[in-house]
Amino acid sequence: MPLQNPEGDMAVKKKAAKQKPAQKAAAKTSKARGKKARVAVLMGSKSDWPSMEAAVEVLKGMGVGCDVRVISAHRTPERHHKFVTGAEAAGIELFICGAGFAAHLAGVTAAITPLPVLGVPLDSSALNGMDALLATVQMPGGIPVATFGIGKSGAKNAGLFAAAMLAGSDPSVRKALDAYRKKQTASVPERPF
Ligand code: RP5
Repeated sequence: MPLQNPEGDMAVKKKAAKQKPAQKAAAKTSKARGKKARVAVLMGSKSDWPSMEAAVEVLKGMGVGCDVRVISAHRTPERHHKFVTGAEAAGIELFICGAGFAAHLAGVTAAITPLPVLGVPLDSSALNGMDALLATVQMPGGIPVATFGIGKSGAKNAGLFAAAMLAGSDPSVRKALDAYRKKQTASVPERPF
């Protein structure tokens, strides 16, 4: 039986074949929106969102569902305890915690969950994040927090690191991570002018 619109179908097929891996990965983003959250992204204040958004953007772009919350270890301790203790049963596999000043959000989270905790020190204080960096990275032996760079680039890398952790058991995340790297490499010009 002849195709109803052979030219149209051919055009669609050609377009799909031309799609680069990064585009295919991006196309999956919309599918990820309704996905069950595997990563909890916590931040101490709503004012942390402009930095922490970078982690969520990376993960959503790779089809990883995130549960994003404003939870402060010192301002909302009960909200913190309730969420963190219930997270694993809700399907969360790891935490990304961003906070500024005397940043204990990541450390206190790591203290009450066996799940991996990635900490992002934020530059919201007069010390430009050095306080948060030391507070997050200098965990006493026994309760680890994997600590990233200060601010937005740290949040972005925490998102990428989380994706790399999930990629080991999830081929679709691995594929998206590979596509992300390829796209990034292709975007670097050979000369600066
Ligand atoms: C920290 O205090 C938060 O993580 C934030 O970085 C900082 C300031 O919070 P706001 O005073 O802007 O709410 O706990």
